[in-house]
Amino acid sequence: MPNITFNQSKIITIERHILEEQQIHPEATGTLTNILYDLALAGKFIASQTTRAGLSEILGATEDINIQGETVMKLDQLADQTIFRLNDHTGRIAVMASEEHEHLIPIPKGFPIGKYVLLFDPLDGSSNIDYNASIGTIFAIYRRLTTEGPGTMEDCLQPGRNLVVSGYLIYGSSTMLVYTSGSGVHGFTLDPSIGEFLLTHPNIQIPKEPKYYSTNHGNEIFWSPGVLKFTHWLQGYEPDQKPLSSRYIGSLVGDFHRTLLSGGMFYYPADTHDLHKPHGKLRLNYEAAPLAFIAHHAGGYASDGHHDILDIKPETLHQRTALYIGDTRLVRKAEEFINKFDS
Ligand code: AFP
Repeated sequence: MPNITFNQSKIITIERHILEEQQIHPEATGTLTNILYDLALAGKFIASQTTRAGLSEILGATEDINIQGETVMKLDQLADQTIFRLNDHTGRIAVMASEEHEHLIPIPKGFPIGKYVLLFDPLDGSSNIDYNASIGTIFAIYRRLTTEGPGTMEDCLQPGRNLVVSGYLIYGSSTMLVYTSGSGVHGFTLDPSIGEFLLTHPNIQIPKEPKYYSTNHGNEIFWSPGVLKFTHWLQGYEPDQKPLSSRYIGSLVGDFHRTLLSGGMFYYPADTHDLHKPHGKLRLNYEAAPLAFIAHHAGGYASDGHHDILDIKPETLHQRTALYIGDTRLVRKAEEFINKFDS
């Protein structure tokens, strides 16, 4: 008979992990825990569809243009609908907002109104779908500020500092869910054979030694002198910094996930020439703030070049921002260059 040895490490499903985290908070009612369950379930569903994208008729652009002026892929709509329909009737959410919708998404009439607000980017990096590169879902959960009736715009326009939970799902060579509720950043990998997310990356901290920097060099012509000089600094043109290698997918979740696990930083600066992107391309509410919350709890930092992303109070639902995120020392250095050369 073969000698079978078992690895002594515990197998922890996402359900068990979330429940254990809930027990740390005696005041918890379980509502948040259930929202996380539903998001994990949405992730499984979206993952199952994305892996079939190359096979099925759902691949390809629809005729719709979303409010960001981008062509909407069918998978985006599917992901958007999945998250909405898993959360619209549960009595846990007061209002939702999605990167795919111009306006707030109210809870349909007849369903109970809850105390949390859910903002999400259902399928970020969707221009990569055709090329089989990593894409992802980003979510942000706040407590509502108003006390009764349907959730409002005020409930949605909160600074990232108020986040209760944020996380993302990455659909890559494996599917992962990474989230924080303020006590550590934890990563779970989907075992497709049993359909469970298992804890594979407990207490993620951004490695102290930065490995890569990540940015779209194709936009350099539109960058300010401070951003250009900072980029040269990262490339080792000054004696206090050894050159870093560069990696860029063009899918924020993929680029951020690599940064979180390998160390380094991602940045998408403000665009000085394109009047449509004076504040950068990325969305504060759906992309920058939730990832900034994760970076913060993993020992990192996120900035718009001047301020901590978590302190920015959004004025509109689809507000854009410049984003520098990852290793604290590198992001602070970016701020230093921008303040010195661009003011
Ligand atoms: P898509 O969802 O249109 O692919 O946009 C992805 C994204 O918002 C973000 O995920 C990337 O970091 C960024 O845009 C890439 O932008 P560039 O193509 O301009 O580098």
